[in-house]
Amino acid sequence: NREARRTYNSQMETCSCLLPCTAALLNIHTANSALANVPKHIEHFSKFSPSPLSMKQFLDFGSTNACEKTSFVFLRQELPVRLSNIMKEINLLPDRLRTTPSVQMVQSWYVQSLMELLEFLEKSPEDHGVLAEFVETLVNIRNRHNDVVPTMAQGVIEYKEAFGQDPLTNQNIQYFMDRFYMSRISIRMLINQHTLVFDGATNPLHPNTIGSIDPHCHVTEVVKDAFESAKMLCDQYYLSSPDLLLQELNSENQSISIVYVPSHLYHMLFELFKNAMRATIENHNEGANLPPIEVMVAIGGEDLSIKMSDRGGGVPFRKIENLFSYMYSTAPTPQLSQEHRTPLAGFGYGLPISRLYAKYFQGDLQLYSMEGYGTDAVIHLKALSTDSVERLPVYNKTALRNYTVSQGADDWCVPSKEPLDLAVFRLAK
Ligand code: W6P
Repeated sequence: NREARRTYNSQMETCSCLLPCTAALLNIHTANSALANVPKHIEHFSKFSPSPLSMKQFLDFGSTNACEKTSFVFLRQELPVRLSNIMKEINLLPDRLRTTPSVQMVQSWYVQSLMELLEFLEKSPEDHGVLAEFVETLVNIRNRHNDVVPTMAQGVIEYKEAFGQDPLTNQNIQYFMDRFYMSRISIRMLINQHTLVFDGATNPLHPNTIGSIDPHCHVTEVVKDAFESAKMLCDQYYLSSPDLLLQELNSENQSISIVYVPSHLYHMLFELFKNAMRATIENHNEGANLPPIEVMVAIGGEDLSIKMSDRGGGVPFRKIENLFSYMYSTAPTPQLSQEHRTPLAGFGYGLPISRLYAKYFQGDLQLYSMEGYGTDAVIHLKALSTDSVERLPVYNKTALRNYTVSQGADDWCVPSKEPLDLAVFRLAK
């Protein structure tokens, strides 16, 4: 942590590793020599811990006395640190997954983006041309990584087709993907803030946002927006949709607002609404008296919670964990005919990634289902911006151990399909 703090103030200081900071000392001449040096750079930057930012720090970067130079000097160090930390973990994936064409492709994007960022370590923050070029590079990097999620999903499909699926592999993939996507969310957040705050324009639709952050994010407004979008899809495919019953609960009679990223909240709510609507429709005769989806928003001293309840028949408890599984919820692109295709959830990584968005600023997303009745989905967020701090994976000995341990023998009995025949224990008379 001390290392991380140090980089924040003066990024030219050396880290604790024994390698010289090659990026600062070497003049990179050709693309090839740059490529050859990438492993050294990854070694170097992965020895720093990422520096989690608080909402307040994000807002300060966007305040009136915001300094593009400060943000530039921070990001040219912090982005390589976050990229390198997760690149170390990509390298720890089982060979059978790491060497799939999809994962190789994703890895090459990370290498390319890291190289482009390292160029800026030798450039002057005082030069306006450099700052403009940096913004351009960030936009490029963001676009390069747009398709990471479907590409990684393809890698998991390729793995499953070749080797099948089992609980241990599922567990390992879950561990990696949660960390990998959380890292990606955080890197895109940093890039979005810098490019939005320093492009000099205010967003005409949302003039009061700072980059992607709304200091007064009115939660129920986002709930209504997400509901309307999901309703459009639902109406389009099922020709009907359940209503929304929305309740806001707080001690002061004011609209509940928090400092938050509305697009993240929208993403989670849209995903939950699609699931709730599909369950409601499929559990009732189409169009006939659909029970509404009820949403409650509550705020207290610590938490802002959003509960979404459907009466869609629920999910057996045993299967709830699978809804968040990257391995079990990855299906090949559906080959269903047009009239059977459902756009409302079921394929892809909607739920696990929504949970990561909630966790990113120290919240969570949980499902409580009662099979035979319906499901409650609850999003917990921090009510106070001082508690909203990035939750970031770090590559260290513990992470390394989590990739190398094999699951020990299970220490619970396996229930037998054929119950014990107690007759053999009967005492002879
Ligand atoms: C269900 C399954 C589900 C997942 C997420 C949110 C709501 C629901 N309802 O039946």
